[in-house]
Amino acid sequence: MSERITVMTGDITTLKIDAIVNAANSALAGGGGVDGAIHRAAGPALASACASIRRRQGGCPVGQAVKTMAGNLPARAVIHTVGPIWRDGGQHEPRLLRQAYLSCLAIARQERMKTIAFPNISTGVYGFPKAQAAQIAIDAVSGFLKNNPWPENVIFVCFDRENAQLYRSQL
Ligand code: AR6
Repeated sequence: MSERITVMTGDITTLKIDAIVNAANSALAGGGGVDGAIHRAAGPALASACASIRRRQGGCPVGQAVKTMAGNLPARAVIHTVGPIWRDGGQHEPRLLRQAYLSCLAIARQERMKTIAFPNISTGVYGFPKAQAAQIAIDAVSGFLKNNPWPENVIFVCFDRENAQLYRSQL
C-alpha cells in the first residue's frame, strides 16, 4: 500500500482534516446516508452553502465536485461529489465513479490540501457493487497520487465491515 493511503472504519464526520468528501446528489439537496450525517453534524450553514451553489450553477453533475465550508464540522471544508446511480453497469457507471474521485482530488490538488477523506461513494443508496467500487476508488486515488504531490494523504473511511475488508484486502 502507498504510504499516502490509509483505510479506517468509522464516521467521516469526526475527522479533523483539510476536507471530507460527501457522497451527495446532483441537487446538493441533502439526503440520507453519509450526506445526512455530514449535514447533521455541520449544521444548517452547510445547506445554505449548497443552496447558493445550486442558485449559481444549478447543482453538481454526476462525476463532478464542488467545495464548500464545513460549518460545525471539525474538517476545514467539504468536497461534495455525485457518484453514479448503479443501473446495469452499462450506463458508464464505472467511468463516472472514477471521475467523481478524480474531481475531488483535483480540488485537493488545486488547494494544496494535505489530507482528505473519502466515504465509499455510490455504494449505499446508489447501489454500486462494493467490490468493483473499491477497485475503482483505489485505482483512481493511487494513480492520481503517483503523479501529484497534493493531496499528501488520502483516507478511505469505510462505514460497514464489508467495505473495510474489501479495501484492506485490495490495498
Ligand atoms: N461516515 C462514513 N461513511 C458513511 C457514513 C458516515 N457517517 N454514513 C454512511 N456511510 P450513501 P451513495 C457510508 O448511501 O450510495 C444520499 O441520500 C455508507 O455505508 O451515503 O453515494 C445522497 O443525498 C456507504 O458505504 O451514498 C444521495 O441522494 C457510503 O457511505 C445518495 O444518498 C455511501 O452511501 C447517494 O448515495
